Amino acid sequence: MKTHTLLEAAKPFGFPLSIHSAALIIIDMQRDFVEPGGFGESLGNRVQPLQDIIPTVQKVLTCWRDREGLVIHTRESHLPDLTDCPVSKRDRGNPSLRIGDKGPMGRILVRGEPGNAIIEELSPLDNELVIDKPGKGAFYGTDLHRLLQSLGIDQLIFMGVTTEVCVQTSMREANDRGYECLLLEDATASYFPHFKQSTLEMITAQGAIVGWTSTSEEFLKAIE
Ligand code: C5J
Repeated sequence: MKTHTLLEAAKPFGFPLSIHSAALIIIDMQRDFVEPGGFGESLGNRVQPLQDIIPTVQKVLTCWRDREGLVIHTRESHLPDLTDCPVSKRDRGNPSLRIGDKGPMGRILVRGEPGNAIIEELSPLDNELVIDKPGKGAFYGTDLHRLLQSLGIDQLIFMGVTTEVCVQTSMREANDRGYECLLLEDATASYFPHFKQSTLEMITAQGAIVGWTSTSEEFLKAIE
């Protein structure tokens, strides 16, 4: 039988955490989005809000590793020949750099390039899963659902960037597949802080229509 720890302070109501059937999923903490001098910054974004969450993400990750919980990292990335990148994605808008072009840290969003690596502070361990995803959502074009099912996981704890794009899309995909999702509010960030705030509200509205949110402190209390 599953044992639950009720994370009482979660919004919009208590989250029944079951540590042994939960995985921690860290979305797209890759150099090109997070580091100064990367792709994100070259598009005119301020990366400081993304930098600010690194210590919190690190703290939760360390604690989850100590509990021997399952850790999943994702990267938004494409094959070098871009056969998994729709033309509509590559050609949208009028950016100075497009996916596959040479950017400040190698080819933009291409697997194996320096900018596509997870930031050093959060480097995956050998026993952790790394999912390369061609879309915004972690389930589109990946084996993630099959993997989670084979491991008996039905709850996902989300951290990472950006809140309203890849984090929210992945949460919605997970919700539709039957996973209970919790987003750690201070372990996610956007280049646009008001988009982050709106996303947190959207997720928990209408009785947790997408999932729950909580602070990392409350989450750490629950798993300690
Ligand atoms: C974006 C992401 N914003 N990881 N990717 O293009 O949110």
